[in-house]
Amino acid sequence: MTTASSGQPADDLQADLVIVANRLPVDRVTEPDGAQSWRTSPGGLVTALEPVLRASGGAWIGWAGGTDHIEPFERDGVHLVPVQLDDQEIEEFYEGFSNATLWPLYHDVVAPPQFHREWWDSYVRVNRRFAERAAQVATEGSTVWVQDYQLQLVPQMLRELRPDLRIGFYLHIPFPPTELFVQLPWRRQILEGLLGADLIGFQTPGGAANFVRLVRQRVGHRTKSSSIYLPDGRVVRARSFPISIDAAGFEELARTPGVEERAKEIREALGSPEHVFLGIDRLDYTKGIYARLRAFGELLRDGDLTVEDAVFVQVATPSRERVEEYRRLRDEIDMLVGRINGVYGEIGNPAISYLHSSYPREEMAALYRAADVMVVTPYRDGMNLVAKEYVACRVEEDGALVLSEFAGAAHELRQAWLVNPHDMNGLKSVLLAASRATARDQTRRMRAMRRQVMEHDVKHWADTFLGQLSAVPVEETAASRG
Ligand code: GDG
Repeated sequence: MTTASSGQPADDLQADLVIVANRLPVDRVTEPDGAQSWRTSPGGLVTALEPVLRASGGAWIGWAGGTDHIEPFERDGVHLVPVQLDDQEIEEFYEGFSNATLWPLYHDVVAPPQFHREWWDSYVRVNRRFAERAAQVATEGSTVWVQDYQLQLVPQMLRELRPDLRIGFYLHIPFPPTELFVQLPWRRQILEGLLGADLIGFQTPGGAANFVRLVRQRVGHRTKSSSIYLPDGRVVRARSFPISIDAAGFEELARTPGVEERAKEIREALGSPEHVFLGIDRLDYTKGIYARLRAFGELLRDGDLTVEDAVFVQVATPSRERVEEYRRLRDEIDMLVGRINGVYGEIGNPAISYLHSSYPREEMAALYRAADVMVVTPYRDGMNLVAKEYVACRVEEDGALVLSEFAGAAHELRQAWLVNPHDMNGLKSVLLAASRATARDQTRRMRAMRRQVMEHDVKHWADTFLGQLSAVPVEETAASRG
């Protein structure tokens, strides 16, 4: 763990590249002696952007979690600029509008979105705070890259304050079809908010096309393929930039003797079954955890699998635990796991090894190496990095990936066992087919997927986006000065 450098106040700091994201790339930790320090949050975004930020003396604006006022500080050459939220804003902006309105709406209404005017007001207020902070930090003519669904109003707010900037926006979750998006009472404001950017990135071509169509139909701007022509002369581009992982980093980690050893230990601890199935997700209703465990339970019931030769390891990382829908899901999964284990488990041979907890990266890599079949079955997912991490960790070119057609990753990982997670019989037969695939079939598929992931890593993603953003003609950006 690296700790923060002395945390010198840097309130007048200025940077040529500014990332604006809901969260800072660090988490606060309390040491055993009670001292507070910062730890880099795990995740590809941080890995991808840190080197670029460090090279340019860049800044990252985000919420630190909690409600404390924290002065800006520097860490490993990157300026971190905390934005403060109070308890009510955490409830209304973060848990409310971001995670109980936008999240379900953008994921095909898998759960019913809630529309509350106070939540919207809070969303506007907090977005303005982020935009104002970015306007203070960015140098003349520099680049600001805004991240994700919590901050969709920031591009327009920032452009009003600073028309000299190049502004990029990237949406990490799906952009929904028109018919669903139009449910949102504040649909026009969100579209206008995003149009403040010069370049808007989506996970898939479908997301970008949904956005362009909506802008044409609802805002009335002229569009041509990925370009949107604004009345003030600006041109906004909406394109797909599939995100990825630090593939080389994962592969290297998977090859370490410690991880290899731990993978063996895990298999032994599970009773050395022939088939280890694995799921790793934030405990979220979009991820299809319930359906996949149910399919596995039915395969045991039907006698297609037995607890002597198969086990399902499901890691469900705690997430958004104060949001009602997430608490309900947790209870439902607890009950299902209990029922399946109660009926089919034996002493020393549980059917499902269910872990409601989060683990260090090394343990994740060991789990990926230990699993014969990785099961990724979201009803809708922007990308799904777990699928790519599994592929990167399969250094022996074996193992099978079962992947939902509705994850962005399915566009790139065509050789996976693709499945419709709503189709219970389809899910069951794909789990069986993947577990019974010949070594040759597995290798053929895994080799192709590994090539894809290794060549299109998260650095490629960030470089492509920032490259295209920097190619936006400056005259176009400045045109909005009027
Ligand atoms: C959103 C979009 C899109 C999970 N548990 C642990 C842990 N993780 C890591 C995984 C993976 C990441 O969290 C989860 O990424 P996903 O892509 O699967 O899903 P979301 O959190 O929903 O992410 C998604 C993504 O943004 C990026 O644009 O792909 O579609 O929904 O990296 O490894 N990491 C550690 N311990 C855990 O217990 N260390």
